[in-house]
Amino acid sequence: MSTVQVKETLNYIGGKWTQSRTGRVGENRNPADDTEVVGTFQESSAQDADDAVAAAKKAYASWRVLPAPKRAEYLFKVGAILTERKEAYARDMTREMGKILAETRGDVQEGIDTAFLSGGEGRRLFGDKVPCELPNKSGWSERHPIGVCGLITPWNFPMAIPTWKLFPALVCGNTAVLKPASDTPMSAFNLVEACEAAGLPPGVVNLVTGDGVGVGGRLVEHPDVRVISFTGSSAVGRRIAESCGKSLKRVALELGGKNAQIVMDDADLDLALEGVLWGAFGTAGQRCTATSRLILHKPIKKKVLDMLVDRVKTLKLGNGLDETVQVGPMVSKSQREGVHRYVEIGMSEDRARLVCGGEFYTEGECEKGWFYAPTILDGVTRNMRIAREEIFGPVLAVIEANDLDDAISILNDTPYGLSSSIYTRDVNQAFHAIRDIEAGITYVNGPTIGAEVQLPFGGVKDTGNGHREASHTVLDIFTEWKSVYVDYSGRLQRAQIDTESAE
Ligand code: UN1
Repeated sequence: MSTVQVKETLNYIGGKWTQSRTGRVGENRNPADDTEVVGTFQESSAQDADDAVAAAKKAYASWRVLPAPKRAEYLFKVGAILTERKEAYARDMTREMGKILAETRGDVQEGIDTAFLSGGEGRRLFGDKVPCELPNKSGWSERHPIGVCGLITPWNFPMAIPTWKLFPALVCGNTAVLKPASDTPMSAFNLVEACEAAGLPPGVVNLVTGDGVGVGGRLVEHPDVRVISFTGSSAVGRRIAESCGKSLKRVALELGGKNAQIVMDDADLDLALEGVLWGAFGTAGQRCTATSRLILHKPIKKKVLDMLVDRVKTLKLGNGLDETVQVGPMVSKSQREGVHRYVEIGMSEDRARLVCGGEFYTEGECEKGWFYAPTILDGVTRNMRIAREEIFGPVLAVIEANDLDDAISILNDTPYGLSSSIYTRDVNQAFHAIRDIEAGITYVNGPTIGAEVQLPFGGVKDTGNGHREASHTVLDIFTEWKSVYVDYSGRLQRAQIDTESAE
């Protein structure tokens, strides 16, 4: 496992590692050094997706009736294997997509946490037992699996996000086909390798790498795929939802964000500074939860901005395998170009002022990769595109607010609603913000990133379609409710009609 320098990743279908029917193989390069090939992957087609769905459908017949605590035992094993292999998989991930090692270790850890959380559900999967209105009658609700799940996942959390979907799907009794982002096939391969080592029966987990349209599109359209769970952009999510709508397929979407951190004048400013540095420039801003707007209360705006710029200039960029590096590269050339286009849009809009960054970062070894200098734009107002649209890079828009209501109104003024943060020492202001901020996640005195797996993850407005991953709320994505009534009276009892009880 994972010690080789160039790793050939295969598809995993029906318990076998296989090449794509296309015979085509793509190259996986290190975004910190484009000359380094870290691996190859299968450029699969719709036919490969069909094979994987057929394998998953076949496995479903016996997996769904295996008792949930037994299904969970496999997940506990996967969790233990991921724990053993954490360092190797984290290193692979850094080489594959650029995040610094501390963060890729965190990514694998989030997968481990999800394995144990989902495994625990094997002995819960709670329904409700409620009293019945008629005598000698029992009623309760229970969760049932749905079938084959198509899991389409992004490159920014290449192990954690697949596990958010895969492990709950499995513990509920579903089987799955995973289609990871083309930029991160190796981390998905590593995850599936860990599942295989845990002894999961053939066909329960399947992996097909390749492009979004050919493979992902086929999963979305396949009549035997009963659930689609997708994390990615709102534009793609919308298309997937339209397609699923035609066949009434269940679809859970976790989409974009335009997250803001508010800093009020009574806040601990040093703490707020640490928060925004981590929230905006951690993962080089490539998180759905990244802080892309900093809303500063007018009296402290200049002071905080000055403090921030001083610190941003000291951030060390480079290859994430170097433990002293703080910010890695953009995942790809096109991602870096997209980020830069936004900065240009920002500067061409009214009044926005470039405070630092705003260019490709090419110092020393960084010249070989897709690095972008941490960027701050000041004088941003709520209507500008850089204040409203997701950028997914190390770009922070600074916006001034007159008071708390103004700050919250600015924060809410985007199409998205994933994560949010407020720094204040005033408990009344904090609770006011918790009540009025339109977002799935609100942090008080913490940055917009850092969700833990035991609380629901997801957002409002264009961030999704009402589902929540993680926590026990994820079970609603992967199960159907069944209400069960058992009448042990031995006679016909009519609900709502036989209101006079005989006994
Ligand atoms: C994402 O941003 O795509 O809360 C996922 C966090 C991580 C998960 C982020 N635990 O930042």
